[in-house]
Amino acid sequence: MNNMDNIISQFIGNAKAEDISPIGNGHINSTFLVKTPHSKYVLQKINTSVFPDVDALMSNIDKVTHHIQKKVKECGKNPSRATLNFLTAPNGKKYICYEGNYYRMYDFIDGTFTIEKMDNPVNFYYSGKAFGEFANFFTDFDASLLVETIKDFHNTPKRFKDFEQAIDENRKGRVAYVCDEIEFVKSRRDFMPLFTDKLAGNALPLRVTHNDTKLNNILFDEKTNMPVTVIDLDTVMPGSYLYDFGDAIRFGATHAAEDEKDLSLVDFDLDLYRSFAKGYIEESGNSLTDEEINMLPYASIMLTLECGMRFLTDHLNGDTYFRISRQGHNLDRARTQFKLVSEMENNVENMKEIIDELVGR
Ligand code: ADP
Ligand code: GN1
Ligand code: MG
Repeated sequence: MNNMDNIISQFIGNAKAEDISPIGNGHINSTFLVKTPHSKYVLQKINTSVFPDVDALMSNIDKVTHHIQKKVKECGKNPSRATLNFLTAPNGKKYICYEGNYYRMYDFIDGTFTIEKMDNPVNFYYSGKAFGEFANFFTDFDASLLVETIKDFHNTPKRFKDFEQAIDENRKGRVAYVCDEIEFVKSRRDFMPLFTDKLAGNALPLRVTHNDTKLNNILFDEKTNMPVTVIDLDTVMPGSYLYDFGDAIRFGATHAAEDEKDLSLVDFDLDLYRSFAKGYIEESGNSLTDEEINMLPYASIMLTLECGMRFLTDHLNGDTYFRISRQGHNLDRARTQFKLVSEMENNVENMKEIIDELVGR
């Protein structure tokens, strides 16, 4: 038996894996599709540099998946594909440690696809509904039950401090040729505490949110094109609706890929923006406070700026956080984000108009 077989057998006993192949484009974990003669599973090697407390991580996920199942049953829907179903290992836990690495296995949800680049307002409208429904699931969930799996995950001013530290350390000598990008970020430092200050002063409520609402974290049904479930539950923790709304817009309201090298292709599409916002507000609108609504037009700017700053920080640090597949990959990603930020900034008034129209004010 090779290592992979050893790992898999802990979860599925003697069932023989016929094929194990990498899937998806996630930047953090290593994800594989495992096929046995009768079933398909996902095997994931957890990135413990990003998620050091695996026990707390999996305990969060257990609570989150059980809660989703409960809510789905309450609506009278079929819970079988409504969330991820993790397998229990002989140690009684939903993960194992093998030769110092941590693994988990869960059912592969067949007949689904993920979207890597948005091209269709209808799909984006349903993406908005999927994340809006996700927000709604957790309105009656006690946030104190969840551990913060990554502290200060969307604390933009804290991310700025990390960025400044990366510049000071200049570990790879890359600072000299990214001066324009550094200046772009620095000139926006006063904007960065907008949400964190309001959260600290209770002007914005703390919510249980997904925090990583990239489109490829939704599975869509191959036959109906409807969302099946939201995946990648590692960062579900206390946060703000603005994070989930903003991050989804960042990834989806453009025709360019996150790592597009030709910046002339990086646009901000207001029709896509409207589609997502419509779906999101239809599902979560009743629980949005006035101040959350007021802040929605700034959410995508904040999350796109933060994400670009994280990519640039990682580039300066020598690409230790986000998986890369080419030289300068994180710098390319940072540049697309900054181009998008500029486009979004030029459209704040348009975003305000759209949000006002959608909430009927
Ligand atoms: P990462 O944390 O690295 O982003 P994800 O949990 O998002 O990892 O998984 C990466 C990709 O694997 C997803 O974008 C999706 O394409 C695929 N995937 C993950 N879980 C499932 C599942 N249960 N069924 C089908 N595909 C899945
Ligand atoms: C990472 O795990 P994945 O690929 O869905 C990252 C997000 C970033 C995103 C940028 C835990 O998401 O915060 O927005 O890359 N996840 C983590 O593509 O850091
Ligand atoms: Mg993912």
